[in-house]
Amino acid sequence: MSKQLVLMDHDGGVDDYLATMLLLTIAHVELLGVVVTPADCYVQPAVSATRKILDLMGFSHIPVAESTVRGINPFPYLYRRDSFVVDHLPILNQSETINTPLVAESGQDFMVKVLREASEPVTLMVTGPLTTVAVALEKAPDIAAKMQKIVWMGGALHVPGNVEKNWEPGNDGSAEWNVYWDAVSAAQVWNTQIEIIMCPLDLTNNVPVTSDIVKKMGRQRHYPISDLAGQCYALAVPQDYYFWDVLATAYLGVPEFYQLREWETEIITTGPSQGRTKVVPGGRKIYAMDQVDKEAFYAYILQQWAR
Ligand SMILES: [Ca+2]
Repeated sequence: MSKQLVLMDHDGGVDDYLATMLLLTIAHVELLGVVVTPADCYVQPAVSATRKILDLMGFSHIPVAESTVRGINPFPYLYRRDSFVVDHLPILNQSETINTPLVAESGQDFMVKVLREASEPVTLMVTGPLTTVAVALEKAPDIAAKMQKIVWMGGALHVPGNVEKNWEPGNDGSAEWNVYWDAVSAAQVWNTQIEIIMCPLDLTNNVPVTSDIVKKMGRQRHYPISDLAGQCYALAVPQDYYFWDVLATAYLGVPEFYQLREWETEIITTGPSQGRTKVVPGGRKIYAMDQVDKEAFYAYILQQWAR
């Protein structure tokens, strides 16, 4: 059986590195490259940390590309600065050199190139805003035919968003951050025919990063991956943290743990609901991950990272 071709597009949050670490453990996936979108991070440490993780996991042949797209509403700096922390973790700095290549072209151009050159349609695994995808599609509409589907962490359908009203005045609290960063680009992707499977807050709200699971990563005594995962999550434990990007990415490994549900939706791009993914009859059809076997998911990530 040939492997499932995947291109990852992440945006440099703690969760994004963990999602990348999970994706690399999925045996039936062939990862064609990693694009870093400059959203929930400062992009230089985010690109650097990504390349070091690929080195550490023995995938230093996989190219990394820095997207140069821009959003509308920047992520809070308190979230973004985690990229510096991860890039400085001792376990990622045992060598002075990085072997994983950083390609010369921008992330959006790299996305076009990888899709055009792929032998068959590619799954896009997107754990940040959809801006790089939208810009790549605008530059090269032909690549839509090479996207098998987009699996995306984003949106909030029937639950509140996670853009805090206090920090972002003028919004009504309905937006999820990956949409809110650039709702216009999300709406552009919504205007295509590409299959979208999203992992909304409706589902991730049910799958918290608990103290117990983080400690289990340590008790596995597997070095370096389980140890690195536990260190990353230890950073996040004091906050309300969920398996956002990791829950979305695990879908590629174990889709049988999930139930999907189809909704008709639209992306609100202006006004107080800017960044909302709204369910509306007659709207754009998408699939949302609706249910997950939570205990099986927890056991799966522990097993995958036990190396
Ligand atoms: Ca992310």
